Amino acid sequence: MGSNVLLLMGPPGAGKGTQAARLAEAAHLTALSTGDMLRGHVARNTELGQQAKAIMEVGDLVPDDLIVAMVRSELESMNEIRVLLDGFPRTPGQAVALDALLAEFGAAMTAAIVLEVPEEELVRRLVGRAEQEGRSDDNEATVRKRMSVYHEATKPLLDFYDARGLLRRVSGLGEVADVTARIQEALA
Ligand code: B4P
Repeated sequence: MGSNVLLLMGPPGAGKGTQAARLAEAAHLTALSTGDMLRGHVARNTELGQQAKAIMEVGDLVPDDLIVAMVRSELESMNEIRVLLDGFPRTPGQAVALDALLAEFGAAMTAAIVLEVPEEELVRRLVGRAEQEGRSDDNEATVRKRMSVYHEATKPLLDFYDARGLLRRVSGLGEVADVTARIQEALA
């Protein structure tokens, strides 16, 4: 099938996790969510989990070197690099490291999708999820911090991928299935 690397970007609550599962299944890719991987480390109380827990609870970003090492070990275990990266890269340093990893593993990026959703809707979704799932970083203060971190650290990456002709902007509003269809259209 050949390598295929898709990035799924967007602010907290944009629907990255929701869409990653659907897109990965349809395109036969492995979805790698750095957020899910970190929550797994926290749940298993690993050394990385112990370092990440307090950082995630205040809505900050876990240091690049830890994240890159975690992603590297996943890529190393694959025979062929066919991945949907959900929530990675999130900083310019991570983007540079990803380029180096892909060069090392002989893989190329296909596209970077960004899900766009107005801030009031993001807050509404995350507060709703807090009520249902009780994720410790979905309280209002942390959500606000995660939004400001997104604007400062992650949003500049959109220009970086746009300049390479890789960025696809997709509205994340509406029914989940409609958002999936819009993403697939943007990739076709
Ligand atoms: P993530 O797990 O990536 O959390 P997130 O940005 O909030 O996205 P998430 O995937 O959970 O939300 P989604 O939009 O799917 O990161 C958590 C933390 O981990 C970060 O704050 C950071 O500390 C750390 N971290 C992760 N990656 C890192 C990295 N690379 N570098 C450093 N630190 C890192 O869904 C939100 C809600 O919306 C859900 O309840 C969903 O059901 C709902 N929803 C989805 N689509 C919808 C739709 N179309 N309509 C209505 N609701 C919808």
